[in-house]
Amino acid sequence: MAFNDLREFINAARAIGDLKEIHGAHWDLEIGALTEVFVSREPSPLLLFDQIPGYPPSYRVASNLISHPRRAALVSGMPTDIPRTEMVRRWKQILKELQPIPPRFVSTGPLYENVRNGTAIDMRAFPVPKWHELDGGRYLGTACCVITADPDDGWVNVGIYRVQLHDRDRLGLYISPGHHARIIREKYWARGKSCPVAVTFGQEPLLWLTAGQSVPYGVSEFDYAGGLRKLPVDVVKGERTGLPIPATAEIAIEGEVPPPQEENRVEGPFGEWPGYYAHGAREEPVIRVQALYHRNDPILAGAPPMKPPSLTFGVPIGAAAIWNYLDKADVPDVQGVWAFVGGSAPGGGAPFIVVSIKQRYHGHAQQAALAALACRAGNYHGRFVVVVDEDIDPADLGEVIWALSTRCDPKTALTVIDNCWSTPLDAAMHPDKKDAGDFTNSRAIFNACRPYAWKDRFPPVNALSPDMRRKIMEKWKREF
Ligand SMILES: Cc1cc2nc3c(=O)[nH]c(=O)nc-3n(C[C@H](O)[C@H](O)[C@H](O)COP(=O)(O)O)c2cc1C
Ligand SMILES: [Mn+2]
Repeated sequence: MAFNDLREFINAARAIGDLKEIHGAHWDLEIGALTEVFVSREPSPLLLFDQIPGYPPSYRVASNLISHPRRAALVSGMPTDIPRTEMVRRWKQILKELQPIPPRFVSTGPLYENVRNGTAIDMRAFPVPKWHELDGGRYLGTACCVITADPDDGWVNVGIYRVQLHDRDRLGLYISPGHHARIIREKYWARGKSCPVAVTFGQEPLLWLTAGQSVPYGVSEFDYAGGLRKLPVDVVKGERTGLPIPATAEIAIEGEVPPPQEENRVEGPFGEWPGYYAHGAREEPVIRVQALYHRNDPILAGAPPMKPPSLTFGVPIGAAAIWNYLDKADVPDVQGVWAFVGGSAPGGGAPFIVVSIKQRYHGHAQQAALAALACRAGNYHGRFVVVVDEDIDPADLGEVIWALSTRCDPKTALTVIDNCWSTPLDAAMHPDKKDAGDFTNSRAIFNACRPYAWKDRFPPVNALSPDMRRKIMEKWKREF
């Protein structure tokens, strides 16, 4: 399961015929548009852009890294034709058994092939795409890892937070309220200090995957990624910040995020994962870049958010995390979990969660829904939780809609909960509420299970029984 860097992963995709190289596409909307067109067109390969006009040949951009289930399986070390629900089941087990392994400090690495300090720093040296038409600028960090350390006890957080290219040595950083690096940077600011930060823009994909997940506060995503890899992540100690930086990253910076009263810039608008420009353009903190490192012929990794149902992130690790939480909350007999919109990985938000259970007692379905809503992986930017019986595949939207349409009486099976954790990215939040700094929303639970109290009197399903199907298929096999 362990790739040592982004290049190894790209080569693995090439080896299974899952790579497309495109020469000559422009950074200004062409790379972004091709990324969007290819993501929803089978076979939907990983894209590697080269010979980008205005930049040195072999300064490349890679996109659609783990958007397709095949590459989601590849990065997970699973067979590339594995069914979606089985992938969730296996990820659940992987997360459950995970033993964190701290990163290993090494003295140097390919990241240091090019080192720039002071006036030699120029972030415009890379072919940074303007991804979508209405974007307010070019985004260097979409598939990035933002590394910060808690000033109280030093634990290191790694998160995916978007990074805009402002200038030669200035970057914009947008972190949603409640995310860990936002809490960390506020601790520095409260002491009148800037927050030290390191960011990689292209790295080993499992660390990136982990950076997008709801790992608990106080637990380092480096240790978590090490556990997934079953090998430590090799890091160098940043000279400016002392932060660990993956030694095989393609491009990385060190710098600081000053308190907003000292420096701020308008950030955005940027096309966001729920499919809108809901955050708009607002004053946000900046990163002052103090050191730049990159490999020879660097590959900038890109994962621009795209309008659902297109995915940038196809690994259902978030659904697996919710399932594990349901186990911890002692919700018995969960048969499957899926999350639509924003990826099957709700590290980035979980607006539509489906839980399938074998009902055992009164209120079991409601317990499952409340627990799915309560955990961190299922709480951020949530909206709907649907609970279905065990005969419904939670990842099959047609079946979920059928269950909702036939087993759910809205007046008795719908519960609304208010004041939950949302984000400025929530498109349905009134602009005045956003301006007032109230980023909460409501949730709806749909119990789409057969009503437990009279489930034995619920009409039988009009479909072939498995037994009958088997017999008829056997007898009439010459017709299939
Ligand atoms: C591709 C991708 C892009 C993301 N971009 C952002 C972002 O710009 N800002 C943000 O706050 N969260 C973003 N997220 C979500 C966070 O990375 C995710 O919630 C993660 O768990 C946060 O880490 P933390 O819990 O350490 O704060 C993104 C997630 C993914 C998968
Ligand atoms: Mn974290």
